[in-house]
Amino acid sequence: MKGVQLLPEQASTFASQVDLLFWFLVAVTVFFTVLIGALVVYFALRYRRGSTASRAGAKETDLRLEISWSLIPLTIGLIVFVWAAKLYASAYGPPPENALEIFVIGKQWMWHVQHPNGIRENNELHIPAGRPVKLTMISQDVIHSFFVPAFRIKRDVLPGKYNVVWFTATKPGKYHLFCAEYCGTQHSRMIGWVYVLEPADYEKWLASGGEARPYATASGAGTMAGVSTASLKEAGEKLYTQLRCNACHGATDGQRGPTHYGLFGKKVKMRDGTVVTADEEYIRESILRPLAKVVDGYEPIMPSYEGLLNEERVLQLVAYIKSLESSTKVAEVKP
Ligand code: HEC
Ligand SMILES: [Cu+2]
Repeated sequence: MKGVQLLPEQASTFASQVDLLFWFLVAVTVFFTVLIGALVVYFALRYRRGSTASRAGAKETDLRLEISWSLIPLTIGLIVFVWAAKLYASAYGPPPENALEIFVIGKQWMWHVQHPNGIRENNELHIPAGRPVKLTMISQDVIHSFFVPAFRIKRDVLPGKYNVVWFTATKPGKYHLFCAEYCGTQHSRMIGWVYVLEPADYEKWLASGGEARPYATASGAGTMAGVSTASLKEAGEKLYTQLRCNACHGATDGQRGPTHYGLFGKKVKMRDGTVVTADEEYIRESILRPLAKVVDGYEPIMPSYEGLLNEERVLQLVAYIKSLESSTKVAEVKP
């Protein structure tokens, strides 16, 4: 397909599936457009006023005809619905367990990327080929949209809520990243590159702390945000102590507050009887708006950190709390 390129390159496992559905829709549309158009022209000519074509046996209506022009489109419509819904559910549903987790913050007007090991990038995202990648995304200001045409994924990036998207890149290379939601005057500049690396190159890139550049950026579009020495969760741990979260949250459920060890993924009972699964979104909300959901058995004494922490810091705290497994707790609690 050199010369005229109808669709963007296919570089993720979703790409060929999305394109197949797209071409099916095109084929159905073209088929019926041509069929109906040709019949309209044919009948208009054949039975035009004054033509001698026989009109004998003409009918007002025909039940078989009516049933088929109802059932055939209905069937095709349902096929498209089921097919597209399945595809959508796989792309926007829960990512595979082994997915590599990366955090993305959208802000006017750049993409900021945080890798769990502490590497940070601006307007660039380095990932390995062949491994599912889960992006947890949030906006620091207005609505943005994370769009990588070659992967056939697009997901809104909202203020105040984590949105998740995942994909498996298949082909090493350099792919466009766009913001696909008008977000202010510099919206069209909110672009970047996704670098898909061979797993070995990716390991090298990680080991170099993000300094290795297997693909040189000719445009210089990407600027490194600088490599922090601390991983996301180490930064979170520091912040946790600085903000004195541990004054109320200890290694075990305490007088003042519940423990965070083993919290992630747990079902937590609230004062009003509802049960919430402690995911990233819940932890974020608990930090910024502690009164929104108050844990059963505790007084609502936790201060709100809304306005005090930017999304990057909230992510660090979330990463730290996520890392506190209950096994650590058992090890820490002295008999
Ligand atoms: C003054 C005491 C206090 C401080 C300081 C405090 N918390 Fe809390 N926190 C609580 C209490 C009490 C609860 C349970 C009641 C509720 O949900 O508001 C809680 C609940 C939570 C929850 C939900 C826990 C669960 O088991 O579902 C999270 C997450 C959390 N806090 C994080 C933090 C973080 C992060 C900090 C520091 C930035 C912090 N807290 C500082 C008292 C505190
Ligand atoms: Cu934007």
